[in-house]
Amino acid sequence: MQIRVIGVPMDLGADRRGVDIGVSAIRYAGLHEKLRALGHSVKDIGNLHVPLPENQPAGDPHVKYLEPIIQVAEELAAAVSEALQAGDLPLVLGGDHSIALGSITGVASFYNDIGVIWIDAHGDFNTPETTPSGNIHGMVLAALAGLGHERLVHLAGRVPKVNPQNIAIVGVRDLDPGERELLRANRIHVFTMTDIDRRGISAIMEEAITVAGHNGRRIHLSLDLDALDPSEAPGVGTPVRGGLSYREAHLSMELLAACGQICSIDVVEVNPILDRENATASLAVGLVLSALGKTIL
Ligand code: 4U7
Ligand code: MN
Ligand code: MN
Ligand code: MN
Repeated sequence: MQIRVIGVPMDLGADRRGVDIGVSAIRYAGLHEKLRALGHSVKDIGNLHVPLPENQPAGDPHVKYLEPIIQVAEELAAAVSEALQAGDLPLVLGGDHSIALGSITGVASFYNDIGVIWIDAHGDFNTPETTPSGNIHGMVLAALAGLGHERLVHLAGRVPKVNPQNIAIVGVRDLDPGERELLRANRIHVFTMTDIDRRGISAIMEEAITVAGHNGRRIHLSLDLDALDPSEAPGVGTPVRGGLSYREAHLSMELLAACGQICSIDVVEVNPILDRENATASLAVGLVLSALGKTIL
């Protein structure tokens, strides 16, 4: 397979600084050579330009940095759909999770009907009305499902980008009160850590793949490294105890690879300032390899 790497050093969607350099940390952890060793060809288009918060007003405190985030999302959507048109698999490196707005908009402009598997400690399903922080990385999945700020929801192309019934969120253990209500009211398939503890990650991922991928539709994987337990992934801005183990995360990726329906991937929220010797970036690379076909035997 030809993998097209797209870097998005986005730091406007979250409060903790440092996720912008996650893009470099993931490259330095050996992404390209390891993908090539696995038999893929890799083309890296470099990083998109992302404005600095130092030079931008935050604007509306309920949706901070809305305009620059939209501007980057439009550029990223174009880069992702171009990759798909060329027959490549876009691998989008973040940056904070607000970049998924652009990547999934790009995928949705190429495929009519897509599924999304969102692996995260959080739901990212706030709106400007429910957000406790005003940070767009906590609102992006709701916007893609058609809920929230009009400018986010109506970004280039159809509304919603993803049918809410085709979304599976996996690994959740931290929801805000209004966000929880929205997830329930919209009947989003949320697989919490409790579900994983009770039923095992293998059964949960199989169900998530059915939710996102039934009728053979293509699946976009959005991987927030804070889904993993902070003991494995210390380098994230919003760590939450009680996350996925190393093997649960790898098995999730192995099952996604085996389903054969993954069309595009984001890897987000790696924060090297908070990391220990690039452990979280290295983990991210290992997980991408498993998602792209690496097996033990
Ligand atoms: B991430 C939060 F309040 N829910 O909205 C918010 F707890 O992309 C966190 O999953 C969002 O890392 C985390 O700000 C967004 C908060
Ligand atoms: Mn997230
Ligand atoms: Mn998260
Ligand atoms: Mn985070």
